[in-house]
Amino acid sequence: MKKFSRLFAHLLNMLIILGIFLTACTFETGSALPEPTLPSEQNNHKKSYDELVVGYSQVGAESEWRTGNTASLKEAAESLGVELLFSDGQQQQENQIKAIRTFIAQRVDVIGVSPVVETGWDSVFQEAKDAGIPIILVDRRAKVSDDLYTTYLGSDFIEEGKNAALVMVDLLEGEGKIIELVGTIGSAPAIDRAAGFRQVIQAYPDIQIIASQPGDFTRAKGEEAMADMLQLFGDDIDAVYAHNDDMAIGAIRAIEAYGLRPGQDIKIVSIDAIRDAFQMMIDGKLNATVECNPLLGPQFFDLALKVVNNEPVPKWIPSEEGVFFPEDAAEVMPSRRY
Ligand code: GYE
Repeated sequence: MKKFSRLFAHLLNMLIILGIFLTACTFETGSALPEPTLPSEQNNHKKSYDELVVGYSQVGAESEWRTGNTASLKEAAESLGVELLFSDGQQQQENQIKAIRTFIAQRVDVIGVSPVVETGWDSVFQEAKDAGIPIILVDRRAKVSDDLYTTYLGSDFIEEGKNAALVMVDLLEGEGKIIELVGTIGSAPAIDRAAGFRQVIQAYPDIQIIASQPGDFTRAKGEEAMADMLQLFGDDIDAVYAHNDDMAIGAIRAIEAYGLRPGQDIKIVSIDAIRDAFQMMIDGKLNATVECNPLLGPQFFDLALKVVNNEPVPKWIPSEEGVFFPEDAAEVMPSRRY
């Protein structure tokens, strides 16, 4: 009986040892699975472009500038290997808000937004912040508190308005009546390009803006608005200041249809510096275009990666821009990429 119980104890020991061994083996195989990472370790892992998932909410496809901007973003994503979820807001804020909410639900790493208008973004940006997803503003600013976005990449629209005005003052030799074709109402570029322009011309009492007409940054609406203005003011109009080239090109059509010579009878200054504007300058129909750079793709993804990897970035990365005139148009045009 004693012998039997010793044998039993021995057997039990063997079983325990075997159990320990098997458990150890299980741990061994278990280590082939990804090791659980602590949150602190996760933060230390630097992502690379091919691990980056970016949601981008674009304004729409209203202008040549925008087409160039979208192409730049898509090409850069493709060549860097970034996964880009792209949404076209068709110039409607509600579409953009919906897209941002979808990106939050998809748990993207970072969201890029070009806000169609300046206001009304607080709650959706707060939702992104609560989900831990950084927002990068691209091209257009939003009027939100600083903690609701990480950085802004885009132009100084006030400066563009001032540059357009300086050229206009020169063209009008300090005297004349101007029609202003305004971009999308409530958008950062329309607000700032109007303000910058006025800051300069207010020093010239003989220069007046006799009407400001919305043209939504499109050729069709620019043409329509200018046709209306010609009906109202006719030969009294000395100049057109258009917030973008597309509206200026629309205005050129309207002026020709009315029987006046754009660029001569009516001076025209606009903003963007798209290829078609260079052609208009070569044809003598546009007097100057102020550059606004849409080729923001590579810079945007560079920023996005830095933001996701917790590297410091400035609050605003302004673009460098110039002004172009008809005398340089033929030489410069071949090198324009939008
Ligand atoms: O000037 C205009 C476009 O936000 C800077 O939007 C951009 C403006 C650009 O539709 O052509």
